[in-house]
Amino acid sequence: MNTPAPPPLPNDLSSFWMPFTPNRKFKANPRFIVAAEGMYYTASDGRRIIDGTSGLWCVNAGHGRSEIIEAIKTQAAELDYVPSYMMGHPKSFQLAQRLAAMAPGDLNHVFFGNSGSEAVDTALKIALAYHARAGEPQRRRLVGRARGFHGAGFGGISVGGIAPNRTNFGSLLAEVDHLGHTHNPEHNAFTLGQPEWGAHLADELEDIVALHGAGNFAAVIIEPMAGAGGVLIPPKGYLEKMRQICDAHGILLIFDEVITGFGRLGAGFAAERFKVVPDIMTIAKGLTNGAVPMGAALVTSKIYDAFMEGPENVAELYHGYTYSGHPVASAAALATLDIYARDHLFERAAGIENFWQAAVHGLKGLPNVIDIRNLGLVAGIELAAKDGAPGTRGADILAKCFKGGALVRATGDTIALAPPLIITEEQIEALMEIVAAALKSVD
Ligand code: PXG
Repeated sequence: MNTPAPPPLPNDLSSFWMPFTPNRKFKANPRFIVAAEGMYYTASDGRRIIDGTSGLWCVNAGHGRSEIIEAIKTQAAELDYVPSYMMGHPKSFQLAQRLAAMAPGDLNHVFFGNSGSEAVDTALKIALAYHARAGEPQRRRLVGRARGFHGAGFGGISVGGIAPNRTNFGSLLAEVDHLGHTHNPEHNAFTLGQPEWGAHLADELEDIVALHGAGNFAAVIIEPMAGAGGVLIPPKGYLEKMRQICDAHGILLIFDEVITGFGRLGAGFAAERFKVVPDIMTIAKGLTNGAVPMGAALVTSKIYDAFMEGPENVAELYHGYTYSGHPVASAAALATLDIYARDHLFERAAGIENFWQAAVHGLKGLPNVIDIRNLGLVAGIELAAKDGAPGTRGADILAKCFKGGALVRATGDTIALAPPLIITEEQIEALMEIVAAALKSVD
């Protein structure tokens, strides 16, 4: 194969303010990736790095898929940009139709943005506006969850439950409550898949509702499986119960499927795997295989129809983005959905789940490992925090794994793994060997 020469590395790193990164530490000892194909990245020193995190939970079909690249090239040459404001192009409508057909229940209408954060903002705004439209404008309270992550926008951090993401950013949205998270190591440490214990934790919603009055709640937003907050697996029956309580009180249920969508849990969406259908679902990441930014909120026909009333010359929702339904992103997403379907990647993820589970739980007993959690093609390996220095063990493991030839994610002291759905059994074993070596070498 004729590989092009890697691009020269920049000699001044100071201008780029990197997101969610200790900038000074990184820039003192940077790690550069210069190419990617299939399951592997290429580091700037030429080393092959196995991708244990699908980039950042998004490259579900693996890197460098030629069909996606071609779709992007062709679309950019044919129609680079047209607004979705008062104007249309075929692919955004085709994509919305495809997503509506894929999504469970009657999640039949799609509002496009450019990221998970925008998808979340869109979902929260639609939930609030829906109740106003439906004659209940007092339903303004939103409920999130401790350790929940819903992106970096003001809406998302308000309902999110990760303290450092909320600190120093002002008063955030008013009228927000938080459920407790579902993680309980005493009952559930080293559980294979979904824990038996913990469905009753959904009952906390009843307490919150009782406190403020059921008629004042607009929506509950949760990740069916919490990702960035440390890979927290929903206990059996928990999501079902959450659905029942929301229904009993006329509260919309929003599933943030930015991570769990597109095969991550061995089904198109977590909603399918758990057979619990939300009223609104947010997606991003795997929608375009990470190749072009795109996010969306899917809503039920009941919600959409509530807006399709009143004067026809007035926009039904005063919301949107310059790049909503962008032609290049739409083309990339259509090509991505074709790959998922043609290569049966969601079924593939389901098929390899047991092997993955056994391999990950094989790390039990290694130094500092206090819990291992898994579901679909996701795993969280939790380490005991270092005395007085939480997060440093996680960061050390990430650095060691990169040296050893694997990209992993560290959220605090939990190592998150979520490889592309194309990973083979041999590659799973190789990934675990690198993680095991890192665990053994970090004190
Ligand atoms: N919702 C969920 C559930 C997410 O995981 C977002 C919304 C926001 O998406 P955008 O595209 O705006 O970044 C996310 C993003 C991590 C990590 O440490 C996870 C995300 C982002 C950054 C880090 O696991 N997920």
